[in-house]
Amino acid sequence: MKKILLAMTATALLIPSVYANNFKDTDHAIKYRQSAFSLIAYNFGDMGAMLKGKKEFDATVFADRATNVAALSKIPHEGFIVGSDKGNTDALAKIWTDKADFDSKMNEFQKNATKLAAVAQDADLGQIKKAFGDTGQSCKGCHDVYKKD
Ligand code: ASC
Repeated sequence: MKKILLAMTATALLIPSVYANNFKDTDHAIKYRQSAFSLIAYNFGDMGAMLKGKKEFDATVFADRATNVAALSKIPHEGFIVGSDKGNTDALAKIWTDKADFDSKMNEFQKNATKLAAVAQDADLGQIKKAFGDTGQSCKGCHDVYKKD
C-alpha cells in the first residue's frame, strides 16, 4: 500500500508539467509557440529597423512594439511541452534534456523584454539601444543552443 501511495504521489508530481495546458496534441503546442515567435519577430524586427536607421525612429510606435514584445515574450514557453521536439519544428531535443537551463534562458528573455518595454516609455536612445541589444542577445543566446540552424 505504501508503495502504491508513493507511486501515485510521484505520478501526481509529474503530471502538471505534461498536462497543465490545454493543447490537443504536440502539433497544437508547436503551432502555438511558433505563432507567438512570429509576432515577436515582426514587432522586434520593426524596432531593429528603427534603431538601425532603416526607417524613421518613432518613439510612440517603438514603445508600442516594445510593449507587444514584453507581453508576447511570456507566451511561447508554455508551448514547449514534452514530446514537441517531434514534428514541424526547429526546436532541438536538448531543450528537454537541459530543461532548467532552457527555462532560465526563457526567463531571462522575458526579463529583458520587460525592461525594454519600460525604458521605451522614455526617449533615452542610449538606454533603449542597450535594452534592445540585451533582448536580442537573449533571443540569440537561446537560438544558438536550442534551435536548429
Ligand atoms: C529577431 C528574430 C530573431 C532575433 C535575433 C536576435 O527579430 O527573428 O530570431 O531577433 O535575430 O539576435
